[in-house]
Amino acid sequence: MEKINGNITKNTVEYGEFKNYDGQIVTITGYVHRIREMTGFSFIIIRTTRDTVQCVYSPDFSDYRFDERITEESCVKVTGKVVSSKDAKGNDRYEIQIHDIVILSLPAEGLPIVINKKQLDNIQLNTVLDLRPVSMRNPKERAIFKLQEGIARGFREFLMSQGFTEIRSPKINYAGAEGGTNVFKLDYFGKQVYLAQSPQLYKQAMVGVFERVFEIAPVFRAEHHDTSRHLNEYTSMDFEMGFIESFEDIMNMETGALKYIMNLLKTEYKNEVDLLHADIPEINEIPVIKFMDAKELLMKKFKYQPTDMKDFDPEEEQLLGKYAKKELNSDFLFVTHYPSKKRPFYTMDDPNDPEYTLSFDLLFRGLEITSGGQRVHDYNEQVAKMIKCGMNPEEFETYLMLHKYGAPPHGGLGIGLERLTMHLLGFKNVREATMFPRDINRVTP
Ligand code: AMO
Repeated sequence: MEKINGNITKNTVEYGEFKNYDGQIVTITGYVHRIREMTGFSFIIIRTTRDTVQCVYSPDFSDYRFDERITEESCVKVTGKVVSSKDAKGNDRYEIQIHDIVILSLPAEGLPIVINKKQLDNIQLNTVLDLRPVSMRNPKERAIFKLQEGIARGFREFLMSQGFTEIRSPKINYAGAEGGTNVFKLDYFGKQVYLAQSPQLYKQAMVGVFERVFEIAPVFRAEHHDTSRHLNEYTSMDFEMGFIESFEDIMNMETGALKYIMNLLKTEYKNEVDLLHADIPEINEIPVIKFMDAKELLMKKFKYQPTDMKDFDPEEEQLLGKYAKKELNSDFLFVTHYPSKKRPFYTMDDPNDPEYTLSFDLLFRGLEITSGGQRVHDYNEQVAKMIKCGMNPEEFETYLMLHKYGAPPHGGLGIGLERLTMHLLGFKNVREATMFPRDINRVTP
């Protein structure tokens, strides 16, 4: 009987490995990204997992003769000799002199858009999004999401190094966690349930079990407005930690995670950083300002007349971002002590001034990318706060088990992955940093 043993053998060469094969015959697989005919020879650019590889076809190199059925986007297996070349882009400046091309498959039709230029030129974002399965074949588009992988990976690796346990909470929930009206209702066998607005209720429950937990998962917000920074489904990078001394422990953990992530991007995602001209921030320390001090600064320094003294509007966030960059030399700014009225029921009020909370947002280049803070851990206090917020504690019986049966002082945060990616890459619209965005006008592809 045939048996599978899990020993993975590789007969092809991958991204970054060409330097080990100088002068040798190798095989690569990939898409024909571009064919450029020159006099007496042709460049056949092959798109592989993470890079494009310049291959050169010439009758001088072998007996192989180019098969004219091969078009762009054909899947092929190319065998040839690795030679160093100053002109070869990417793949460590090596090219392949073609000895053979095996056709693995041929496309049924030509592509609806040109994807083999440096970037997708003059194509409307909506078209790019409609055609995501092919528009992302463009190396620059693809790099956005490879880089995004690096952010999530950095978050995961850093937290694991700090003793956090990765959890998976349900996305079909018995109650909305964040309050407000932006919750998707769902008919669940005749019962009304909700799509998870965040893993809040579950990550707190798991503090009572693992002490430190994190989750990277989709969350759903029924935002009714069409803005450049709101999605109806986004990826939330959450963590929650117990036995904290103050909510500064959470901000410290986030700062550590961000430092780790940026360093990972600069090293292991250099290809993508270069391709996208990503402006990776240097993080040393992140300045902290209290909410009311920030409001005062906006009014005094920027002569801005706020319309809402309980929250910031996008323009205020932008002004604070400018201030942080110019005067504090930081791409990031923590704003703390948000008004109690604007924070959810689980947020701990500041014992010194209960109108405000032990909470924070993190602004990155003038955009909120994180909310977090310390939570109420005392049972009676939490029940009282829920009632004050107009909630029925009986509906949150399982959530309150944490508090009822003993909870340590704890807190956590949620980072919007797409928003962080968006500002890292200087995009104007969060959809550019979302693989398959869901917004008020879009549920496809
Ligand atoms: P909050 O609701 O502020 O907090 O969300 C946390 C972060 O998620 C991102 N975000 C969004 N990104 C894209 N589209 C949206 N519609 C959207 N809404 C929010 C932002 C925001 O800072 N449970 C708390 C977190 C916590 O306290 O642990 C929460 O979800 O980057």
